[in-house]
Amino acid sequence: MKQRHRLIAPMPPGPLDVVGDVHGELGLLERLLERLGRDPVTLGPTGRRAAGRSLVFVGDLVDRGPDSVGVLRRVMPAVRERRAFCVMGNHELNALRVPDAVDHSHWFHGGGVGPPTMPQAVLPPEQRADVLGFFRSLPLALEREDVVAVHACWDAASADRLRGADDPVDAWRRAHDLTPPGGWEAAVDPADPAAADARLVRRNANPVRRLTAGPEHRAPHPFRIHDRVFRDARTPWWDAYAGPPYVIFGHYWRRPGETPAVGDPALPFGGHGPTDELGLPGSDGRRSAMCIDHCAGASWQRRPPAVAAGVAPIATGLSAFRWPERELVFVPGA
Ligand SMILES: [Mn+2]
Repeated sequence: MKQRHRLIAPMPPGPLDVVGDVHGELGLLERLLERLGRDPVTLGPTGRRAAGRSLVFVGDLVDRGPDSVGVLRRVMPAVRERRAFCVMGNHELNALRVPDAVDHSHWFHGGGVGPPTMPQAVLPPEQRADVLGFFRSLPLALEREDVVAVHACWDAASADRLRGADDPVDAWRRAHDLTPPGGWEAAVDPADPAAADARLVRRNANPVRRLTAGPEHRAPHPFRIHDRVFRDARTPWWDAYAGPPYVIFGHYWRRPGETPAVGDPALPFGGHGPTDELGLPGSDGRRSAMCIDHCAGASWQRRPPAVAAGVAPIATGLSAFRWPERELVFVPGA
């Protein structure tokens, strides 16, 4: 019998340790768990610091880094036994949706696929079905009254469309195959056709995509990230988000030590320091969103083949956010 679960699932009660995108960086995860007062193998509390707290991952456990397999060997049993919780990232969704290796996912597909990269531990092929089953079991968001964990974007209307659904791939496909009256072209703003094309409108209207990858908008001009040119930029949805609930998310690379310039379409955190809380200030002056992706997994950019190919290395790290303390715990990459 197919296992039933909910795509929008309840957050466990009590205080939380919420971990950002791990992207196969097992060593960083172990150091972060120790800083949280947890055993790096069982993930459980080793003392008072983590006692009575729930461990939550915001997704993107895998791809890019050297040991996605090792990360899954720690996190999968803990999540299955409800000793930890995890929401789905766009990389887990990719593994379910995309048949070929993309974006440093050769740990899953085998072989040396992709751009300049580091060696990756490869999953034995007979374990692929088990890993896909685990990914398919992940909710898209964990919510409760005060706080939500989601991979990229909290959007209550999208979440409402997914309530009652239990399969992320079916939900993605249903939304993708949906055609509004007149087609997606008719949904493009006739007053400002340069603001979006039909494909962009369709992507933004897909609630699974919105929660796992966030909304996008047409950039004022095409822009480059490494060797790729983009027309559409990631929308800093947090700049218009007031809460409640408080939203803890990952997905968007926040470069440790850098405050990006305002107006660069490649960098959605213009004007925000890398550890700043985000969102519109509430009546108490406090903000209600926090992105805790500090570029774990990007350490492949430091490897000689990447440097030789002209890929600039960036600072990296892995972070956790302690709720309700609002304390950021950061471990820098090597
Ligand atoms: Mn990520």
